Amino acid sequence: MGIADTPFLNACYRRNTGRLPVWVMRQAGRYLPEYQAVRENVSFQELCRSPELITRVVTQPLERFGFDAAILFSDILTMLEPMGARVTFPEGGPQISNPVRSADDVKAMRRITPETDLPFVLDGIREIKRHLPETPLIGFAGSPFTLSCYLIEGAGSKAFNLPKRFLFAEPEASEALFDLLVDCLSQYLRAQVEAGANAVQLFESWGGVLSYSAFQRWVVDPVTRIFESLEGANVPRILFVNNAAPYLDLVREVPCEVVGVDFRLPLRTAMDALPDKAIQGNLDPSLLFAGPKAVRNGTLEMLDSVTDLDRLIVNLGHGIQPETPIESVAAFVDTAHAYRCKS
Ligand code: 1CP
Repeated sequence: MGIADTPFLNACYRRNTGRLPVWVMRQAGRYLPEYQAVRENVSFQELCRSPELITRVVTQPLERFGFDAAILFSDILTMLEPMGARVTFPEGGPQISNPVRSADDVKAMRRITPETDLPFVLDGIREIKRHLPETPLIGFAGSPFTLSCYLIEGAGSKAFNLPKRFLFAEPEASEALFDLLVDCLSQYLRAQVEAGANAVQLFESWGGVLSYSAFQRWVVDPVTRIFESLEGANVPRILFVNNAAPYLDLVREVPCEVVGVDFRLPLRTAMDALPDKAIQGNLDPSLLFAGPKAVRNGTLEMLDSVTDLDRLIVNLGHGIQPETPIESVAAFVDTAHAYRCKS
């Protein structure tokens, strides 16, 4: 079976007749004891800079659960460092010590050259592909809006009031910032594909704080420019939107093959609203805390709710949480695989 004929890539192109592909967002990470063992000896940033360790933690969840796709191990904020952001990853979540608060701060930011600025990411991809030539590998980045949230706020937040104020009060500086992010993200994702990524995903983690019209301007328009730049790259483009419900008709116009949706939305609603896209999602990650039986029932209920299985990529509706029971993850994967297992 060539890589193009895997359940994951077939599902991306809405033509999967084989078993249902499954992977989970944040599948390499703190819920796995073998990941924690690696992290005992190195910081998160050291880990992200070592192609050999990247490959090890990417492989861990595949070996344990038999996921149908691998995802690069890095962070959405990694690309911001060579642009000039000083990023740290303390326990409570990432911090940026020099946040963007003015037009001058935007002007001070640099355009990146991926091969020289982020060689460890691209070497990591090449190393993963050497070890896992048969497994589809997903490259990724943060969307311009989600990255701007961290750049302007300087940390995570619930409402992201500072970034929203900046967009409304400083439209010209904001346009300049987004133009730069679109340019860097287009280069970065293109370089990931050239290094061997078989699909790319943009994480729109925080776009759900925006009004409908702001979502068009600060999410759909810039993401469209990035994805258009990848036309001809011959890989499926995935857009994950957290809190997607209000914006489904806007998302339908984005030039991508796959839309990942959060757990709030009935999967059926996403399938109906986005008939031309493959759909990725969307079990509530918190359900995994209720144990394997609850996971099995929840997964069956989700799968029974839709008919278009040829364009479904089974996933959680947001990243898996630290402390998630391992047996629940296995139950999730096994239930989806057994649901339609013809090969
Ligand atoms: O202590 C540790 O080991 C660091 C924890 C950690 C990990 C494992 C962070 C800090 N990032 C990551 C890896 C990571 N981040 C991956 C690769 C792992 C995988 O998928 O297998 C990916 C795809 C991300 C993407 C990411 N980082 C997103 C988008 C996904 C989402 O959940 O919406 C976001 C928002 C971030 C920021 C970030 N980095 C780290 C944390 C804890 C966070 C979230 C903090 C916050 O809520 O603001």
